[in-house]
Amino acid sequence: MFNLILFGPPGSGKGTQSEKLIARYGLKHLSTGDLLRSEISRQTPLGQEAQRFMDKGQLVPDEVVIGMISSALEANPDAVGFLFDGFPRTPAQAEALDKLLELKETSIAVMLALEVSEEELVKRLLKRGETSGRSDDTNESVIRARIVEYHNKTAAVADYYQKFNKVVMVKGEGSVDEIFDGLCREIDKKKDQN
Ligand code: B4P
Repeated sequence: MFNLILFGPPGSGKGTQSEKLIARYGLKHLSTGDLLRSEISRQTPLGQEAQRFMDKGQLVPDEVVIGMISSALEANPDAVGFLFDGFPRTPAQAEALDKLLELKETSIAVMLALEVSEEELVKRLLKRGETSGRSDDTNESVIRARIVEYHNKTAAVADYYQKFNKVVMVKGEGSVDEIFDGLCREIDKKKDQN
């Protein structure tokens, strides 16, 4: 199996690039943001709980997202590999993911971290908010809260994987295709080493 994490602040292009990466490499896409939005649209109890956090730009509690990822891994026994998008977002989620993958006798091959300036992030998310209908994209103070949450809780996830020498920084500004080429170069290098 080849498993990778696409990492970066809100609006760095994780969702955008994931679509292209799964098409090229045949990986199973697991986006906790998408899974949570699906729970919200189906009005499940989990979705109702998650919405209270997401509307404020806060992270959803670890046990909720870890449970969701665990079920998603179970539901895809034949995957050739997973692309984790927006997960893990805390060191506790990272540790839980490592344990879940260990049970499947596999591990994370690489974390690709997209680098984008804060002003560019805010610009992109406000623009998406004009059409996406996502309530967390329309209000600049909620967007800024998501970026603060990223610095306070999520940035440490890169330190966690750095200990295992698994982090590669990739330029996240420029055209979608240029960024995609940068990501593919790094994946192909890793695949050659595996
Ligand atoms: P997510 O759904 O993960 O989304 P995101 O961080 O907003 O965005 P992403 O980086 O995927 O951006 P995208 O490609 O779409 O999280 C939403 C919320 O869910 C979180 O705030 C949190 O509350 C909760 N959550 C999710 N996972 C969680 C977890 N593990 N633990 C706890 N809580 C969790 O790009 C954004 C925009 O930029 C798009 O409009 C795109 O078109 C544009 N764009 C992309 N690339 C571009 C480029 N190169 N140039 C210009 N624009 C570009």
